[in-house]
Amino acid sequence: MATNRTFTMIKPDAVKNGHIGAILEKITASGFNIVAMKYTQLSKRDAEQFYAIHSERPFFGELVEFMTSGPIVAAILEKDNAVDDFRTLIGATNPEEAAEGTIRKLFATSIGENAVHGSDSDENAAIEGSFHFSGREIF
Ligand code: DAT
Ligand code: MG
Repeated sequence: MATNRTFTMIKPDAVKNGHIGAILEKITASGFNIVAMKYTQLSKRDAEQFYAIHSERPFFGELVEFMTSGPIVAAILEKDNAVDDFRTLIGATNPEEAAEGTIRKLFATSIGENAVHGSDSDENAAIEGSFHFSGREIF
């Protein structure tokens, strides 16, 4: 089951800039089904835990501050090959390097404020999905 699911967040920059609708439209038009979704805001502890793997990186403080700066949309998406196909749809971490037509190319502001998150493996998709959703919130 985990193999056809990925986890995403529409990050605070994209929410503030009014891109929730356009991003969800792109996601569903690309064949992903939304199986869980919520509008929420990360606490400092949530963000530190979610991004724990980056805790030694120089940008960690900035990342936590940004990710807690406003509301986000969190969602679990389903599609064949969900993790890889979604990484393709969002584009490179740095929007300047992201391919034309990708979500980050279209909507991201900078490498730090890059509009969307996408899980990087099936294992992390499952961990990240359960970080935000209980079983009865997933349809
Ligand atoms: P991705 O979100 O593409 O998986 P990542 O896992 O390497 O990228 O990093 C997580 C987030 O951290 C990324 O979306 C934005 C921020 N980040 C990464 N590299 C950065 C950098 N060099 N400067 C500032 N923020 C950075
Ligand atoms: Mg990553």
